[in-house]
Amino acid sequence: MKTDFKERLAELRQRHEQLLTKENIAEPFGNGIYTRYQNPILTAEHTPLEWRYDFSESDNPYLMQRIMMNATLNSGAIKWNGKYLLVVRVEGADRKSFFAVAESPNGIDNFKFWDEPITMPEDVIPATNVYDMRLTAHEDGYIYGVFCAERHDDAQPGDLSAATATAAIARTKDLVNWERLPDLKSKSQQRNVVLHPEFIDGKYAFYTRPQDGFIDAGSGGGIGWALVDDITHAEVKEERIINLRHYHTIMEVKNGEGPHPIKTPQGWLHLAHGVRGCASGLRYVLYMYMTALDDPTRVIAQPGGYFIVPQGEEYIGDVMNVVFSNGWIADEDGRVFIYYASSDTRMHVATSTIDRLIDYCKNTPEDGFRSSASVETIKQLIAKNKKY
Ligand code: M1P
Repeated sequence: MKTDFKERLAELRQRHEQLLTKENIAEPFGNGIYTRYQNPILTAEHTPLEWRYDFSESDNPYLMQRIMMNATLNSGAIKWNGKYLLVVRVEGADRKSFFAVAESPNGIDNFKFWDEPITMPEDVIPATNVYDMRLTAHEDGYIYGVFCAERHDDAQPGDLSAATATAAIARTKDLVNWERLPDLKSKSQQRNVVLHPEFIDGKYAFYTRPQDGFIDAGSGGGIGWALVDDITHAEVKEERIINLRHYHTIMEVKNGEGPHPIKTPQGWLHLAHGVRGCASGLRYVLYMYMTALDDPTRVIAQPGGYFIVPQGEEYIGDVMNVVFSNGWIADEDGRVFIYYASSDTRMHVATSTIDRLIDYCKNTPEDGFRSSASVETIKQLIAKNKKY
């Protein structure tokens, strides 16, 4: 038994090391817009063995997992001291999500979790669940993490599924020690709230996603924008929708800002998710848009349709037919690492460049909102191609 335990533990460690150090190969011949990679960059199996196993042979003679992990998903991203860091939403088997940092030397593979998950201080009313952190290195010198704090809706005591979504705010200078600020005050529930990296008219600026209920965006209209005087008592006083939803599009039911937009000489590049309903449930895809350099709320380009959709095994997981992104990294050399989760289960990366993404945004036809408009757009391209 003793030998078995030691042998099994050695094999466990060896398999884990193999998984963590596996090279991630680019998929050949993509769509010209971005490159996908063969392997997920993080799965529940990537979480440290120390989080899951009790290594004491006397206490755990069968070397069982004492704490199981369910998923690694919607991660914020930042380049930090030359490393590619994700603040990962890790979900345990108990359905509780928490945050943990994983770092990679190249942004594509060899992601390794830091020793311990983040200890996030609570707001006045503790949250039941926290998830989907957007990281913003703000020009005020702090790194902010804005995330969803979910609590039971005590106004509906008989309904155990009734919940509220609020934007929680925390800040740090080292990604280890976090100062929790009061949650964003807002008339409506909020999820997918993102802090813009620069002051606008001397104020903090938030991308918002007003919603009628915990799940339904309803009359929320789309991605909103609100200016806040004091980040330590943030309150949405005025909110206006800057990226609207439309009937019969990929974002008919809901949309939400992804990570904060990337500043380029030609404008701000935005990554967002759009949701539509279909017979198999809600379908979450990623889309892009661009706003003016001097006004991050003025849309100057909006490619029609989706940018990234689930592909192959990405369709399958806890919540099927979902891709979701709340993290990307624009590197100094113009490369962009787009981090996305598939089916609320695992993390992936796709790579592109600032130039390609600008080209994509500016030269992809807009959605004409009708089948006949789509046909006209295709015919224009066919006519152009006759010259070549
Ligand atoms: O399950 C898909 C996603 O659903 C929610 O996103 P939204 O608020 O736009 O509907 C979030 O809970 C997100 O975490 C999840 O990936």
